[in-house]
Amino acid sequence: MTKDEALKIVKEQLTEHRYQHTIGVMDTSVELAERFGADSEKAMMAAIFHDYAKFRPKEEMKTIIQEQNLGEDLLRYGSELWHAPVGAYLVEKEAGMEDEEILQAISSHTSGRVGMSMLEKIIFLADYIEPGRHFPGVEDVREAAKEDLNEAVKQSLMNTITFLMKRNQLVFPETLHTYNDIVRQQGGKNE
Ligand code: DGI
Ligand code: FE
Ligand code: FE
Repeated sequence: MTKDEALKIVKEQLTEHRYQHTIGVMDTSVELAERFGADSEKAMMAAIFHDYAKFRPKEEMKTIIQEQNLGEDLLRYGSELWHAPVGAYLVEKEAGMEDEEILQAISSHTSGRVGMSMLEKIIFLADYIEPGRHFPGVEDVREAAKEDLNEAVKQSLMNTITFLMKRNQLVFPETLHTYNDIVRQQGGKNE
């Protein structure tokens, strides 16, 4: 599949705003892949498809999570989390994407995952820092991303977790586990 074919498929699934976000994630992912020595072709494809399922009806996503055993636990947390694993399933089924590394990066782009590959970290981070994002603290994460992939991923997880906590929202356990996993990889305290 070429870049243009992938973009055409995704454009039909998204609003113009979300499509522009996708272009931002794509450019940022390729930049990060070049910086940290990952496969930039895979980074490009994973970024293009990462929000493929963003606008699917909740009921459809719920059914897919149940029928495909994508983790019943997900249904007890915010529905914002669902489009990532459902996206990986639909990108394989509807767009014919078979590359497991790309599908995995789509699947973990919202919550992260314990044992993330470099590609997964790149997509997760690019989604957070692409130029269209204006979260509080994003500039510090952009700075960290210039040198240290783990540090930047950790900071974006920290920001998301505290953002959810301040709004009295549930934090998906895998997101916390991912944070702990990165701190361990950094040789953190209390081990
Ligand atoms: O799809 P995007 O908007 O580009 O970004 P995303 O896939 O990172 O989704 C962001 C949304 O996901 C945002 O509303 C916060 C939510 N989210 C991220 N991590 C968690 C979470 N929601 C819950 N409940 N728990 C999490 O750990
Ligand atoms: Fe997303
Ligand atoms: Fe996104």
